[in-house]
Amino acid sequence: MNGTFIRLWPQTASHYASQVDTLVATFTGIMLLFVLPAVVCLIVFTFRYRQGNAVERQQRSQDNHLLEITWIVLPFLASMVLFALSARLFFEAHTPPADALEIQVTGKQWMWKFQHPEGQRELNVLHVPAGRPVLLNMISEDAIHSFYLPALRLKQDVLPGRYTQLWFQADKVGSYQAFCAEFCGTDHSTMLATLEVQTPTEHVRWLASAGSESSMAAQGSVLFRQLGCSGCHSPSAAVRAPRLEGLYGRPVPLADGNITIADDGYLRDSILLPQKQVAAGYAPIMPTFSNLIDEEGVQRLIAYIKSLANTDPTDD
Ligand code: HEC
Ligand SMILES: [Cu+2]
Repeated sequence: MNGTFIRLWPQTASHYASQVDTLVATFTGIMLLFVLPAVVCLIVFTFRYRQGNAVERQQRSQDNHLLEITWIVLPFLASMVLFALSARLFFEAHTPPADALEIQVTGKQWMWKFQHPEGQRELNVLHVPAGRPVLLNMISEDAIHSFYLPALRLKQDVLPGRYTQLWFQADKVGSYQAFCAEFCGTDHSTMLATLEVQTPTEHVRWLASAGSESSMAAQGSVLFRQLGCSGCHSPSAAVRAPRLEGLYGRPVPLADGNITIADDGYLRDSILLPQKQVAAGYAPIMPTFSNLIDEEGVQRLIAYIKSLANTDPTDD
């Protein structure tokens, strides 16, 4: 879309984006406030005090405390205003609302893959509803990528081996270009995606038409059996392994005496690098699954384990 058209100013698809623009305008305004008088004086004095001009050059005033205090205090206050405005936006960008719609993103040379909680999967196109907070949980299958949405004024590195997050609430329906903003190899420049912001009703219709028989959690539970996880992690297993019901979001005591929280990153490491953090009281016998599943499979397994968060291991 708009492949040949270069915009002077990116589209604006969210309230956050307009706030970023306001910040940039304020910053530019404050800069001009200081730079313009200096430039004007520079030009005026260049002519006024030219060699050969008959002007008074002797009685320069040496100290003017009021003037000095003014030019220390005013820029300080101005920079504090900028600091407050940008810190507020920074915190907003880093605190996703709890009710955000979570979508899994995998960056891979050279494409973007998306998985919706209801199980729909997309390649290089992401459909989201307008007016609803969306949280992207992102990871890379290979090099470092960066998911860049100019219309939302947001950019976040997408790393191998670690989840990073980005959240937004698009307000304006439309198609917006997304880029990879971190040079990641030969076809980096073609690593593009389209963000399709739809009305909530359109989005519901799209979800239904995008064809998914089962949710991510249900797909994860199939994997859980296919990969043999259930062979160890079920009450009937002959092996002693921790139950995964009620695990997500809880503190986990580790064999090395530390306590960690069972978040997405911990679950991912437990599956791909089981020796990294061993749960206290268990033998480190869990094999790695790093050569059996890709990051998308891990995301489905995590969705399944998350869906067990409010169940009780003693239920059955
Ligand atoms: C050979 C038996 C075995 C298999 C197969 C196995 N696990 Fe494990 N798993 C364990 C044991 C034992 C532990 C506890 C020791 C540790 O943390 O490594 C564990 C720990 C975990 C933990 C951390 C639990 C906690 O309470 O901290 C998670 C999550 C997990 N496994 C998920 C899986 C998934 C998903 C699969 C399938 C892809 C799987 N496991 C396959 C034996 C197994
Ligand atoms: Cu890339």
